[in-house]
Amino acid sequence: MKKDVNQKQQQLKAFRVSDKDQPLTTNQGLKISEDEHSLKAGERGPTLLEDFHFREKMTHFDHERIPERVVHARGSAAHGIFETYKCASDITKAQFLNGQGTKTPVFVRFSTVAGSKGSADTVRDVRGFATKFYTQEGNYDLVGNNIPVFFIQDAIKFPDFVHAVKPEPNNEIPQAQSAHDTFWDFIANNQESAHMVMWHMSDRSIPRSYRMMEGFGVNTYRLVNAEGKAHFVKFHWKPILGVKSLVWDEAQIIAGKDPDFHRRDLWESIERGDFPEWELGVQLIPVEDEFNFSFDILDATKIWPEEEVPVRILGKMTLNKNVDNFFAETEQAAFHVGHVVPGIDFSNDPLLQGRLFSYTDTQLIRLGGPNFHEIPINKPICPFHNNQRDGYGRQTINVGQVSYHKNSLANNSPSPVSESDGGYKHYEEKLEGHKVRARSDSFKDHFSQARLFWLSMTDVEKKHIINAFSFELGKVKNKDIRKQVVDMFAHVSYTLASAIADQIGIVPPIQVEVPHTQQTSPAVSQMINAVESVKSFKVALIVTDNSSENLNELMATLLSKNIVVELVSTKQGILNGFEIQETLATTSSVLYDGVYVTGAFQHSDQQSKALQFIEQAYQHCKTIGYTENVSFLQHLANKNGVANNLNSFIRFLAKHRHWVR
Ligand code: HDD
Repeated sequence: MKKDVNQKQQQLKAFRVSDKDQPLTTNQGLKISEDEHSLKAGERGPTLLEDFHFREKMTHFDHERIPERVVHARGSAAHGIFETYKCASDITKAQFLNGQGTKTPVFVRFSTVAGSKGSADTVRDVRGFATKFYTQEGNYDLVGNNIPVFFIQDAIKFPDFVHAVKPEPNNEIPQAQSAHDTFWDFIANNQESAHMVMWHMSDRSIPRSYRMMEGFGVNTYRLVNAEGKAHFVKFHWKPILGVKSLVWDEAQIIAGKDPDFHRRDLWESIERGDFPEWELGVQLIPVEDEFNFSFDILDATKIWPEEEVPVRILGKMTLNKNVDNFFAETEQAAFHVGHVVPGIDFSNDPLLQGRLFSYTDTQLIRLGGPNFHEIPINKPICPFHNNQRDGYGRQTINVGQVSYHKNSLANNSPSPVSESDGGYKHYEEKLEGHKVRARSDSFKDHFSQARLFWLSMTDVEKKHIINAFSFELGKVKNKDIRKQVVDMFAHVSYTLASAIADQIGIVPPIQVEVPHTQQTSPAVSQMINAVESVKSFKVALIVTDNSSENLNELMATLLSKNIVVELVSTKQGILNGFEIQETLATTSSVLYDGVYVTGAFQHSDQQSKALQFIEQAYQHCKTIGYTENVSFLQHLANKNGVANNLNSFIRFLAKHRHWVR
């Protein structure tokens, strides 16, 4: 096989079927002569049991749905490739991370956590970031989120946490939101969540695009090299476009205007060849340094500050192909933290340990049995052989008489292989201890890193966090819960807690002793680390019947910067020789990163609609540009992020938001 052939795509080819120009048949291949009328006893008579065509069609339809994922139900995925920059054999023997330029096919699914399959994309929520690497040594799944820590420390609390955040069980309200009593009741009573809640209340929870968010493995894993030397590791995905977010008012409006906003953004960027990219990085701690930190490195509510433990970049992932069929690929994809390859191992992180059970278990109900690994999207590209047999939907036809180990009838095959021949060997960690239901004291500091996060934020980020808390707690009906949460966050920052209290009508918290730390980690601030670039930002180019600029030139300039342009006017059709894609009614300013106006309107009602559109963009701190003679925008002249020519517009657009307005 040629080196550059994507082996997963080759494999999937065998399963793809096009129905185009084919005769209609039953599932048995029988050609159908008629598909609009059931078989009846007389034209006005009852349908006959004999109608096998009707029965087959209806039965299949009746069974079309499978259970949605219990969490992360709403998601979207794409295929791609991961390529190493340099050989990482010094830290791991995983072959897909060894060698320079080693390419591995991947499938990545992004998701929200709380909402149902049909919920909106732009809700305030954590985003899932799950990657399946189809390696030559078996599938490796890195099942992460866009936030580096988690709500709980021990997996046994996961069902409780999920019950609290999901819609309340009596009335199934609210959908895809944490702004309700049970979520915040859980938080107040499970204070290990403090650090995660700080991230959740930050702009990280309302990403501008899946392409513009980081990914984190969250849990602590272990990398082992060929000599058996081990490091604890945390995985990171760093987006080439930088981390960017929506603003909350905008996110809520988008949920109505385009609930598929993130899904569409991912799909369209891949279709136009603007492939999303991330670099994979690792933070490494030699096993012998396990206890040399002020936090427990097995605690999933803690980051390893990047200033203390730098991220080493290993390679780049590019998503370059959309799925052919959402159900077959995205919906049936089954990720599992236990899908590892030699060179990648686990730690005793109690959250990870529980995850190791849950993922396969959930696929059994969701995908209907133990053969989900045979579904094309889940199938490894390397051969797999064992003595597992049968079960619902079994595809493989295992030949031969033997399905047990050990045997002599088949020469004792399939047989285990040694570590040196690629056999997976668990890291031999020495363990001893009492069998206890307990948590280590080293897991009991819940506030230091929550405070570190707060102290690392810029003033604008702090303001957004206060606003998010105030919104969420403002939706909580029970005043005692509001108070408990305010008191809880006084342990993080008195300024934060009292600002929230003031907004939600709660008496200010009692000043408590906060962790002494003044430590910050600038790496956690998305504003400090902002990447200024206009690449793949979307601009609404408002065209009027007397647009004064040369639209050809204007479009060419914007497109040359990889800006996505949509022409918007008062009606569709051809205007000034251009096809108008959207009207001020069919689209909305919230769907763009910037607005550029090319002329004035003849009618005042048209002008006022345009003004509404532009002023909404202005309120959301977006870049506005206009041709100099557009008099109805003169009141915005010289305002921050408002440009009266194209060059300044592009320059301002690179900043994404203009917070001081
Ligand atoms: Fe989980 C799905 C990420 C903790 C149990 N999880 C799921 C998905 C992502 C994560 C991205 C969606 C995968 C997909 O696209 O199909 N989960 C995380 C992260 C966690 C985490 C980063 C914290 C470090 N999860 C976690 C715990 C448990 C689970 C503690 C249970 C013990 N997660 C599941 C699950 C899901 C799942 C029930 C639902 C659907 C699925 O697995 O396939 O098994």
